[in-house]
Amino acid sequence: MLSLQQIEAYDRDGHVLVPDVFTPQEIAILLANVTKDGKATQHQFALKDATGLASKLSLWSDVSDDVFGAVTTSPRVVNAVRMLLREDVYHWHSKVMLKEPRVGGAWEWHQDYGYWYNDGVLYPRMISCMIALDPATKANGCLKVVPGSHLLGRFDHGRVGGQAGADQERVQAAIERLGVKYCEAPAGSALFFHGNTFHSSEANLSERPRRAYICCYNALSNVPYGGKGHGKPVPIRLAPDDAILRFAEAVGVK
Ligand SMILES: O=C(O)CCC(=O)C(=O)O
Repeated sequence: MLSLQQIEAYDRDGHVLVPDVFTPQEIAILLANVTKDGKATQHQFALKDATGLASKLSLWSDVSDDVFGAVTTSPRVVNAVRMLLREDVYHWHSKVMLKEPRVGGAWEWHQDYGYWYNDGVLYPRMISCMIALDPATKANGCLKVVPGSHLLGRFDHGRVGGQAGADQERVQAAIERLGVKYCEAPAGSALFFHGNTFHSSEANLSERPRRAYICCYNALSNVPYGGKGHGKPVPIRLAPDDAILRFAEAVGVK
């Protein structure tokens, strides 16, 4: 459950960081699944930033019967997203983000709805939940946001490096007015952010990886037209609260 203050912060700032959503044991189970051969490694690809450094990610829009599906359908995440959107949601897609030590690339400034718009979605009634698998710090490329930018509307997006990036002149103007916040996040925390919140992250030149699992949701009232988009527009069947722990033994986590 989110507090009223957390909901108000999200409404005002377009993001809210909630600590301790997942326990160290649950994060260890997730990390073991990120590194072992399986869904996360098989779906992996890399996207280059403007300087040519690459960030890796694995993305899927199904809800699988594994630890990733357990997080995507966790009541701790889905009920928070429902509270923030004030309506029911469906799963859009989920992704494992990997910034490797020393070489992990940046993510350029963008709004997720900047390109989800092209999937036929009419409203930016979409939320991402970024779960920190490692402590995310300024040094290893934590997410940065422009607070309040979810109220600016959607900016035009083009290509920046190998990524979708927003009109840079307008982004700079927004930053001058609203500033930038580094969302340093302890492992196990969840950062919820609005589909129109400007966000980016810097390269990871540190010695530590920066891994995260991001689950994205769309409002059930906002199904894209023309049969486009990601995920199946059906209500989410919530996982039991201990669903992640059921995968502990398989990866040798005590
Ligand atoms: O992992 C990151 O630092 C950026 C993620 C991001 O921008 C996104 O998923 O839209």
